[in-house]
Parts: sequence; structure tokens; C-alpha cells
Amino acid sequence: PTTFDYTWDTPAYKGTTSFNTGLYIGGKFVDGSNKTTIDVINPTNGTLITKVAEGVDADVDIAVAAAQKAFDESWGLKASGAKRAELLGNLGRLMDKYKEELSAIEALDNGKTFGWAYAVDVTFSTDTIKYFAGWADKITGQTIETSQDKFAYTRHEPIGVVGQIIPWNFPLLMWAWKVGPALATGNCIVLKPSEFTPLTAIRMCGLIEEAGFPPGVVNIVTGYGNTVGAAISSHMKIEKVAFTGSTLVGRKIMEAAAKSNLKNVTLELGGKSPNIIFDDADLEQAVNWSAHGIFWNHGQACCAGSRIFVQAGIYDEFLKRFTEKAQKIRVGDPFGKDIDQGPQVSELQYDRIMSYIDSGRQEGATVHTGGTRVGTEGYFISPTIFTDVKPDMKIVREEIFGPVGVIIKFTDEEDVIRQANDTVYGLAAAVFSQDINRAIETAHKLQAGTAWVNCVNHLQAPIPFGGYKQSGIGRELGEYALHSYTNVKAVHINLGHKM
Ligand code: TXE
Repeated sequence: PTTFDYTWDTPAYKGTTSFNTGLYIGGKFVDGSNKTTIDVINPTNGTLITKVAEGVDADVDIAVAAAQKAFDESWGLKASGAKRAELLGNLGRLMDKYKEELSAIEALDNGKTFGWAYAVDVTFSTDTIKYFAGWADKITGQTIETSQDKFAYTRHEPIGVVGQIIPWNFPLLMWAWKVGPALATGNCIVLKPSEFTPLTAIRMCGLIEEAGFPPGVVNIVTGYGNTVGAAISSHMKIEKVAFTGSTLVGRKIMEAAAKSNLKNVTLELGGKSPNIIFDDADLEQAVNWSAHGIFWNHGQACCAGSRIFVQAGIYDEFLKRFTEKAQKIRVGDPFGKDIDQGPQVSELQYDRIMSYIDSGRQEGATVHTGGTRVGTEGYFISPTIFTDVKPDMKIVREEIFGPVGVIIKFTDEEDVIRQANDTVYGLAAAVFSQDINRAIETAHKLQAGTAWVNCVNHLQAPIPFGGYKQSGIGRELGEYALHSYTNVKAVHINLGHKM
């Protein structure tokens, strides 16, 4: 396999990187079985960044064998909780050490700004690894009292070889959300990053090695969804698959799991999250958070607050201030000076978002601001707000996954909750009000795995995240994430019950 060497000399970052771009299996970088590669494209200008090895089904088999060997010989029940904590702790410290380089790779590959990659993606990823390092020696079962002649207890054992398939919107963060709890609980991993953004996952292999993990504990197979992704989800020796991505692919993964070995499935899928602003909200804060809610990461966030419901009494003022805020967002080169928003991740996503903007226009909604391409190269889209929308429009119902929000005026409290819940999704929701009773009552009525009060898109490693309805199955982060990566064994000990 070849190496990727790159030098940044930009206003935001100056530095270099150099790493192997092969598949990482059993602690070694190797070519894919077919010796083919995948082009990694720079979304800022559409040019080639580098090529990475393309894995195929056969490589998944090789990676699963390497993971199983590591599980049996050096990880799984062979590595103590303290050892797992130590190595995850090492990894967290290495992520601090290479923070700038990781941020730069992420910004280059994904198009998010270097500043956001640094402040959020890499910081939160590192926090996540350190958080799960703390759990590694605290995985405990229960003792259960039944009768005097029975002693029973549970063990939370690692599942074995787990498959993980992650998307392109937060490449390193989704890596950390998956890898952290899996390693803390003693599993071995075969992970496929998105074909659009494989670079940080590959760079992390060097850190995994430097942290001291035995070979085969973490294996990375870069490749496409319909080959490597499908091979992972239908593999007979992978006992669990964790996926983040589209609801469409989530269905395929569940189906593949059902048709193969009924592997355990956790899914983190799409969203169309409501963001409700009541008349009594702190207006300035509501505007700032709501803009962050929809425009952060260029709208490429599964929990993006894409449906903004504003109560009639403050609607005009909110719209005025929110529009000013949206128009002030500086769109441009992710490594430029004072840039807030870079390009969308790919031409495909750019086209999808633009076609949603067209459909909004055609269905009679008003483009209040934005709605256009920015510049002549790369995949930049101006922050966009639609008004005059109707509940059945595509832009109100479907996940756009771009910097495109709809603003909806409401009067009645019960009615806004009904509208907010009128979606197949249930990932997140937000409510803004200075009346704490009203805010909490509303938060409890919203059908979503996360309900924010007076903030949006504010996630932290100790707090679980996941969806209701078609937004997914299971929870990531927090103690809840550990349940997805352990099998519970009940041990019954007979203390004298005679047959
Ligand atoms: O996602 P895919 P895409 C949503 C968002 C976006 C839409 C499409 O609305 O516009 O999905 O994005 C792998 N078996 N989200 O097409 O295809 C794929 O290689 C197994 C929301 O890029 O779901 C990649 O690694 N795996 C989301 C991963 O699935 C398969 C984040 C995600 O890609 C596969 C991303 C298959 N048959 C998109 N086909 C979120 N929840 O945050 C593809 N993959």
C-alpha cells in the first residue's frame, strides 16, 4: 500500500501528515484482495486528495479472522479491565498529542472548517475515548437473591467480533462513539469508514498501534457499502453490527442481520428534528442556538434542528434576527481565515440538497434567504431558510442533510407538539422557553431520544444518544452504550437444593 503525504500551509493550520493508506488488518497495512483503490475527493475543489485501498468481501473475512484471533488470544476475556482502561487512556492522550493533525485531515477530507474540526470533532472524539477508558474497569454484573440454596450472579461478557459501519458527516467522532464502548467492554472490531471520508479512521490505526493495542483488536476495512458494508452486516462470525447512516441503509443492515446469523443490531439513523421557540424564550439565545441547530456542520447532522417552529408573538422579530444571523455565516475554504462553513461533503450530497431546494420552490414555499451555490468550484451552498411551508411538502417531511431549514409559525401549544411529532423520525427535539415548567412539560411530550431545553445539538460523552421511531435502535454514549456491547450471562449456583 502507498502512503499519503500532505502539507498544509494555510491561515488556519500549518503542518504535515504522512500515513499508510492500506486496509489495517491484524496490525498491518495491506492492499485489498483485488488490489484496487478508492479516490478520495477534496470537497473544496473537487480534486483528488489521495487514493486508499478498496476492500472487498474477502478482506472482511480476513479481518474477522484477525479479530477473532485477537479476541481469543490477547483481548476479550484475556485483557483485564485495568489493561483496557490503560490502553484506551493511552489512546485518548495520543489523540490530544495529534489533535491538530487529526483536525486538519478531517477538515481536508470532509470539508468542515479546521476550527470546528478542532473544537468539536477531535475534542469530543477524544473526550469519548477517555470517557470509555473510565468504564473499562467498571463493567460489573449483579448478584441476585432468590432463595437460601441458590447463589446467582450475572457477568457482562464481551460479544466477540463486532462490525461497525460509519458515515461521512462526523468521521472521527462516529469512529470514537463506536470504538470507545466496544473496546472498553473487550470486543474486537472490524470497522468500515465511509468511502467519502476514510482518512481519519486510517490515521487512527497508527495511534491504535502507538497506544499499545494488540494486533487485530481494531481492524479497518475501507470500501463501499454494497460490498464491505454488506459483507459485515451479513457475516456469520460477526455477532453484532453497529451502524450510523441513512434509514434506507439501516433497513438493509437489519435485513442482512436477520437473513444471516440474527446478529445484534444497533442503528443510528436519520432525523427531522423539531425546534420549538415559545414567545417567552430568550430571543437572542434562541436565535443563536437555532442557527447552530440547523447550520452547524453545514446541516450534515442527524440531529439538526431542521424544522423551526416559532410562536406567533415573536415570529417576525425571530425571523428578522435569524435571517441576519444566517446571512452573516461566512462560507468558504475550510482552512481560510474566519470561515464558518465549508463545502458539503460530496457532489452527490450537493446535488441532493439542491434538488430539495428546487422541490421546495416548486411546491410553493418561499426561499427567504440563501438557496444558491456559493462560488464556482467545490460543493458550497449558502445557508438557506424556507418560509410559507405546508406540512406535506418534501422539505418539511424529509431529511435534507444540508444547510436548509424551514421556519413555521404556530400559536397553540398542543398543536405545535402534534406538528413536531408528526414525523417518522424521533432522534432529537429542542424547546426554548424561560418558563421551566412549560419547557420540561414540552420536552416530555416530544417523541425523541434527545430533548434539549434552551440549547440544540449539544451532546456529551456521558449522556446517551439515539432515536425513537425510524431514527434508530439502541443508544450510543453514556453507560447505556455498554449494554450494546456485552452479553449478559446468568450463572446459577446450587447451594444445596437436592433432586
Ligand atoms: O448514507 P449511507 P449516504 C442520511 C442523510 C443523507 C443520506 C444519504 O440524509 O443525505 O443519509 O447519505 C454504508 N450495507 N445520513 O448515502 O449510504 C456507506 O458505505 C452496509 C444520515 O452517504 O447510509 C457508509 O459507510 N453499509 C446519517 C454508511 O453506510 C452500507 C449520516 C453511511 O452511508 C450499505 C449519513 C449497505 N448496503 C447519512 N450501503 C446520520 N444518521 O448521521 C451504504 N453503506
